[in-house]
Amino acid sequence: MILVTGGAGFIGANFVLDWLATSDEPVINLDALTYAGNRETLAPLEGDARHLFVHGDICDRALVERLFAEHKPRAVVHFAAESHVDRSIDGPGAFVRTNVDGTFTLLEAARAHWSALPAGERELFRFLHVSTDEVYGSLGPNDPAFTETKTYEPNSPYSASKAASDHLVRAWHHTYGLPVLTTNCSNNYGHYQFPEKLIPLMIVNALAGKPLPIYGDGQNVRDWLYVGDHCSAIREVLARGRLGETYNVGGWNEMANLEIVHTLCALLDELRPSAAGSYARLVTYVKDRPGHDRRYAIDARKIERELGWRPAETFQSGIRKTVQWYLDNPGWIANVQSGAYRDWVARNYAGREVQP
Ligand code: NAD
Ligand code: TDX
Repeated sequence: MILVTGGAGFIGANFVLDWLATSDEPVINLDALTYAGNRETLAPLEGDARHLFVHGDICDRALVERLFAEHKPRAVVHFAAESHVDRSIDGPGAFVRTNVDGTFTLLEAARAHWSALPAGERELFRFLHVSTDEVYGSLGPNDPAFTETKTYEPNSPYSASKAASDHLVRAWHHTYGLPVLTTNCSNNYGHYQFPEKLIPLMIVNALAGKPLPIYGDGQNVRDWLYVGDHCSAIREVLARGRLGETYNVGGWNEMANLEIVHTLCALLDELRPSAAGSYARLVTYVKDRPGHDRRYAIDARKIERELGWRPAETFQSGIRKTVQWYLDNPGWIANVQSGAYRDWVARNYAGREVQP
């Protein structure tokens, strides 16, 4: 039995679905079902006795302790977080609460559980913390990609809260000996991603004939990885990662935002041509994100060397699958676009439109 947190979100749900497709080891899935959590994504697991969904908050110490006591998981895979940078600028409090306090609560409950285990089981226990490349800060155009020894220089409330959680995880290993592992991954894309993040937002807006909002000059660079490859990296680190170590996970695929958006427009032009002309006509420059990091790049040589992990998808294959999935699942998209979601989008983009 493993305990997954945030398993109704984008990456967590992909992880749980992949896990139960390849293993019979049961999963307890603890998720607060914030705007980003979606039970519909887990619908294929309805009635599956290997999946125990618990609607609850990682900050609820009594609940988390009860889950450890009742189910005695041999590992924790910790995805639950507030994850969207723009939302962290709009309202940082929830990020500090879930990402920092929530991780602290889980670590304390895990430590109490782990320290009470019999010796043989104690050695096998693992706490895997899922984190991001954003903790390392922003790169210039000629800087080397982030390695695991890069200094932490977080710039947004989101990345600062994730950096704080990474430090807590590290300290719980060094001080208490808790058997932890941390992964720092680049930007993920794929099916079931909430349409607030760049790639699904652009697909959904294009299909609705709405503007495709490019922050600033569109030349900010991210390193993109297909979500299934992130999930396989997490499984490898959980199985064979060295305790107390961090592993960078990335796709060796740096691209500027504008290039991503034009790639999406070209795919949509091919797969769902519009009578109004190319989707690229919808590209619209908007005011930049405050404190917008210019470039992220991941050096993934450590996980490749130590664990033999490599992405299975290229960007070309992964992005085509992703666009096709959004075309095939209009119902899923409609259902996540709740009233609360629309209000936030309206606030985030209000008055931001500028001339190129
Ligand atoms: P997401 O926002 O899609 O999902 C987050 C999930 O956590 C949701 O299901 C939500 O309901 C749940 N959650 C939020 N607060 C909670 C709380 N207090 N208690 C319990 N559950 C709570 O996020 P994601 O994109 O799937 O990211 C998952 C993890 O991976 C995060 O830790 C994120 O920092 C990290 N990460 C994401 C990316 C990316 O590109 N999306 C890249 C690297 C790392
Ligand atoms: O409308 C938009 N227009 C735009 O130009 C949006 C939503 C984004 N952008 C830009 C901002 C970024 O440079 O696209 C890039 C990607 O933006 P996001 O999808 O918001 O991702 P990012 O800010 O890079 O953070 C993501 O990757 C690291 C995830 O949201 C994090 O959870 C993860 O840790």
